[in-house]
Amino acid sequence: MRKVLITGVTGQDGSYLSEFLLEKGYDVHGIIRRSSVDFRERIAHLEGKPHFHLHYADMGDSMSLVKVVSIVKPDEIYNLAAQSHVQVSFDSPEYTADVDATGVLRVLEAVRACHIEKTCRIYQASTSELYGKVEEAPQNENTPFHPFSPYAVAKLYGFWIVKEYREAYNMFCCSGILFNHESERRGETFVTRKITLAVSRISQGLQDCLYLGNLDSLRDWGYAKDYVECMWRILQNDKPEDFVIATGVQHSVREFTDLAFRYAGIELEFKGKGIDEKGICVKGPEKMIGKTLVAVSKDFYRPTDVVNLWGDPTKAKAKLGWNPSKTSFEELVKIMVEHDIAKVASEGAAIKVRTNLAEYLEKGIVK
Ligand code: NAP
Ligand code: G4F
Repeated sequence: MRKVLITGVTGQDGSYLSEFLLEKGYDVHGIIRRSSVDFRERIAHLEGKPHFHLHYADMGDSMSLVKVVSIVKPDEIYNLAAQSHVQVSFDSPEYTADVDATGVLRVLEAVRACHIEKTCRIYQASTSELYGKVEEAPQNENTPFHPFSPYAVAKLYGFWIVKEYREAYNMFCCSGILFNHESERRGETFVTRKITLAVSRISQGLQDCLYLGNLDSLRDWGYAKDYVECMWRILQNDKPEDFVIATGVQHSVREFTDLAFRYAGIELEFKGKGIDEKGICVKGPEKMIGKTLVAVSKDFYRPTDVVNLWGDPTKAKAKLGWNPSKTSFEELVKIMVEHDIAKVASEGAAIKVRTNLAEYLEKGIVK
């Protein structure tokens, strides 16, 4: 039975990848870190399965990583753990660098320290944020990098150290340069999930208005479930190579918002520009007509923002046989809205009382 180690197993991608690899017959080991609350919602359904195991370690603690790697002796490692929020990286740049840059080095060195560098294949969760202030569109494997946030700069180190270890030590280690991928398990402060949750709350009378930052920002959004399959395909390739993983289709934050509201039976008209832009209800429940349901807040603007991500998945299609069109943008938005409408209907009021997260998001206290 092939053994796999996943860092970031509790995250959006880690949870889908675990399901995918268990289905493929792997013995799956994941790294979790100590928290004052046991909040492992995304993998709760996997805990207790005979081939799913969890180990305590931290990306900031080399000894803990060496220990887990020496116990598991994995055939494949998927390094997904990261401080993955771009805006938060402006608030905690040093921590982001430690986890997202030096953390990658720690994983590579743990593999060497355990003398499994000739047999263990390593996947590094790289990102389209490396293209940053983009120099061409769409972006492919040859597009120059121009990172535009502390997160992207840290991830750039991760990309290059993986390449260096591949060349210096002949290790099978690769980066997947993944464009934004979303799902009903996406963290609640990323823009797509923030929108689908707000749409669900607004349509059920639990929130008045959704405050967003740059509505013009363009992203190539795919479905996370489709993307984890590609991570696996990258490690099954004959030789270690880096790949762009994207849908090849681009939409703005405004378009995502507009469509999400439509799936909840509400039509918006956007009026005004920049900070003064508003999304006004023109069709939907009687009491909402004419109300501002979307507004712009400068609290959600970033010191530097990446505004034109659009990936070219030609290489992944040709060499990995991956299908980038499995889930369309429209299907993705629908999946997320339907999920969140049901979630809010069953627990929305309780969540509001318990955490006030909706209010925090609305007022910009949580970004
Ligand atoms: P996510 O939901 O934010 O998950 C991040 C994971 O990393 C969580 O399991 C988190 O654990 C773990 N983690 C954070 N700091 C850690 C530390 N110090 N030690 C151990 N574990 C730590 O992210 P995601 O969306 O699944 O993304 C997975 C990876 O792909 C990340 O590296 C991200 O940067 C990269 N990426 C994501 C996208 C995307 O669109 N989703 C695109 C390109 C690249 P806790 O649960 O304990 O916080
Ligand atoms: O959803 P976002 O926070 O994702 P972002 O910054 O693109 O980063 C995500 O994708 C990367 C891949 O390209 C990953 F590497 C990274 O780990 C993460 O998963 O923001 C998307 C866009 C940005 O331009 C942002 O300025 O949406 C814009 N935006 C507008 N209003 C907002 C908001 N973003 C957030 N989070 N919240 C807003 O209110």
